[in-house]
Amino acid sequence: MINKAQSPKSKVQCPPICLTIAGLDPSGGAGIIADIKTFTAFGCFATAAVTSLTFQNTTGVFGAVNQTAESVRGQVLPVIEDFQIAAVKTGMLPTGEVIEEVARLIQEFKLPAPVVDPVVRSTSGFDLITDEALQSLIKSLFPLARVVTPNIAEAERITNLKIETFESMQAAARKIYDLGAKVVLVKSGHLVHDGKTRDLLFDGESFEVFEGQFIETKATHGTGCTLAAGIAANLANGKTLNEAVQIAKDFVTNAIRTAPHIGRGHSPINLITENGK
Ligand code: PXL
Repeated sequence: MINKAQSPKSKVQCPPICLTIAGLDPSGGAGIIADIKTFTAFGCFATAAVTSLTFQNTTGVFGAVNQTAESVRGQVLPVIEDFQIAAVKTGMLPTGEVIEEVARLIQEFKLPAPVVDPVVRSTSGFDLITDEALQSLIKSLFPLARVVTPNIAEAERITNLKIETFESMQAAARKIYDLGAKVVLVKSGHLVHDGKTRDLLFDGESFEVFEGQFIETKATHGTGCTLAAGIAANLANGKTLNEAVQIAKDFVTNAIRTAPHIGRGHSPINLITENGK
């Protein structure tokens, strides 16, 4: 959606405005910093509300201070009262109270259906959300989502299924749909087929497969956040969901391929790009 002349004095066409509601990774690879870079790469204006201050670098997550429902609402309200938001992305929503507040805000202000990245655990094994929060996420936020984008580990925790094959990815997608998500994108990650990743989109009727080149690397920090933010930005730019998924996936693959390899652990990917290229 294009924001027509939000500022009457400005002759510049306003870019679509995207909002991320997610955690802060101060090392810049994941969370809102990755989202802001991704929105910007696709020509959108980035806004962000922080749900948790995490303490981390490329080697791991060492702790987190979570925000409250009140402080998340306090951040989001002035932004949505002033700007017309074209797309919303959610990432780390650490507690039930934060999730319920985000669901309330979306319904109360009729925000665009969010791209929900069901962040559960960091690559290094740090639990980013409580078990109770996961149940809130499923019950309160999945039904409001435009699309829910779990990776295999997240899909396993949501469904209690073991996912080792493409067929079990399909079963998990069906189960997440049955749990209330209207559309599910299960990302294949390391579950590779003929050297290709195969992400699976399910809308309750048919499966769509999105292929990408698998790149064997440790530089994967922030891939989930970037994919979800890329989908949101492309929806904001007027693409269909299928187009948005393919464009965002190609963007992530390219960002992995050209990763800067910084830090001693899982390097962030390359988000220094122009116009999503
Ligand atoms: O990639 C998952 C993720 C999302 N958001 C934040 C994170 C992480 C993983 O560490 O820290 C803030």
